[in-house]
Amino acid sequence: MMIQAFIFDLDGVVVDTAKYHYLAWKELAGELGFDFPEAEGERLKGVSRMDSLEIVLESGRITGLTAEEKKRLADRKNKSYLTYINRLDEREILPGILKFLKKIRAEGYKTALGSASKSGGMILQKLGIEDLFDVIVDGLSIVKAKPDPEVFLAAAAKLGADPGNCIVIEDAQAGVLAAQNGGMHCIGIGSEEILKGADVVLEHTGLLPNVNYRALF
Ligand code: B16
Ligand code: MG
Repeated sequence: MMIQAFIFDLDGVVVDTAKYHYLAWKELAGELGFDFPEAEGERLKGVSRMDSLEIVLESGRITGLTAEEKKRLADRKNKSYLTYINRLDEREILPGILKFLKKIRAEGYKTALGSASKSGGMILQKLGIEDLFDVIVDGLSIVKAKPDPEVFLAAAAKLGADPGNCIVIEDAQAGVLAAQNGGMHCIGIGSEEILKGADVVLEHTGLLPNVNYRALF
């Protein structure tokens, strides 16, 4: 394959926003009168806001809410999430990411963000790295959540790259599946067990700059 572009997931790849998503959902669960255990937080990764709410409600055995009530709860969670996000700065960029972005751009590859988060673009701004991405596709511009490949296909189209020549970097099962469904290659970040289907799995982002991806793909 001829690599044209790298498409980055946000949460868990560029920055660990999962901890703030989890805290905000836990707060909401507390307000609703139940505990949302940390182990369940894994299920929220890469999943859209409304799908995350369903997971949280299921965990608290809460049923029978109207669409309007659910929307209100999701808004409440997001408000609290944004108070955490407001304090983000470049110190929270995950290890190796800046170096890797600069390296692949210097080598002439295109870069894109492909995130489910509606705050994706804003978070890159907060981290001061939006200039390192040629294209930003986040939850504001897509309809279908991962594992649907829409977010990654939109990024490839905006870059003018062939999906088969794109490498997606993902930490969530839903995201690896989305890359596969889009006919793209995938580097998984995290555990091999969870990220079955990725072409290669790295334990953490700090290993990215040392990968010989041209030999791999
Ligand atoms: P928001 P990613 C995902 O980000 C998160 O992993 C997931 O936990 C979250 O629910 C989703 O974004 C939507 O976020 O509520 O900000 O729109 O991994 O796709 O970058
Ligand atoms: Mg992620």
